[in-house]
Amino acid sequence: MRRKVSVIGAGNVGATTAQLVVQSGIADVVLFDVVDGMPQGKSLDIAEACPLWNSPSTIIGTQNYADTEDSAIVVITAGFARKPGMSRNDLLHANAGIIKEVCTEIATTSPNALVIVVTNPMDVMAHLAWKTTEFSCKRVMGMGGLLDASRLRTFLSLELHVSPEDIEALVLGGHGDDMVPLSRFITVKGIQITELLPKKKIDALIERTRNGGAEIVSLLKSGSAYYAPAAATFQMIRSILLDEKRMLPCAVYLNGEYGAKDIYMGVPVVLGKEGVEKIVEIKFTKEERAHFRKSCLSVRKMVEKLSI
Ligand code: TXD
Repeated sequence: MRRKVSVIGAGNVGATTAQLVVQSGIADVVLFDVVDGMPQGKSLDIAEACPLWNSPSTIIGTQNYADTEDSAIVVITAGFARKPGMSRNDLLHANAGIIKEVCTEIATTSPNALVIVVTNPMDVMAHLAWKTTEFSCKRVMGMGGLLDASRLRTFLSLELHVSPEDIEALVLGGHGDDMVPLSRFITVKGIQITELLPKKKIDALIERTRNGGAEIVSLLKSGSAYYAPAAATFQMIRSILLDEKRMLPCAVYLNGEYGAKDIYMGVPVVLGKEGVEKIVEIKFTKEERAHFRKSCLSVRKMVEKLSI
């Protein structure tokens, strides 16, 4: 039997994630939004593509949490997106109210679900989702580092004229301006990037990654990125539903790992049917540790502002 994935927030990221799940045929989807008719319209449109995709999946749109009952996975994309000039952190208070409301509902309608938080500022929203649902921290995670790493791999691919498939990169820390891209772990088919590009160039591509979200926000003028964010979210959903045990950078609850306590941060984890099945720890250099700590501090400040 196909399992149910509920996507809360049928905006750009939510609807595109729903599309990817339905197109893959690995689950049925419930698309929820507070806007009347909109999730129903988008769902009908996606459903009408299923014959062309040869997909057996079903999708419905709703304003009613009862329809999301007993979801295997709930993806939260509800909330406001950035406008030009805004940082992810500017969304803190507006989105916190929405996350609390959504999580209170899903905790009762889908008590066994795994939760993937996408809404920004994502690390803090994931923390809030964990606190509000009172689920095990293995079942509540955030999407961020996977997208940042995909952006970096794209820029490297364009620079090197090599398929992005053969490029590996790791971006850890908070999904904000202090994200921690680790140049030491950039490889092209196992070859260290320093063999292929000068340091100055690598640093410039890392800087572009750091501003990757803002670059798209300023081009779009209204709204923020959604195709790559949805693709990253879908990769997490797939790894869980198919128990693929992919090792992916995700925001997870740290309780001593990486020297951080009681905070959601992006680190490499193994994602399978149980959710976060393993947190993979790597030894940081002195410089990386300092950078990671700085990133923890910015997330911590926001967590404290919300008193969670
Ligand atoms: O890497 C990442 N984590 C991110 C995060 C990458 C891209 C986007 N990121 C954040 O996701 C972004 O900053 C936003 O906070 C969310 C959603 O972005 P999206 O681009 O999808 O925003 P939209 O298109 O404005 O959609 C948000 C929808 C919209 O349809 C609202 O009506 C709905 O959320 N919404 C709600 N749904 C359910 N319940 C409530 N309370 C609610 N409030 C608004």
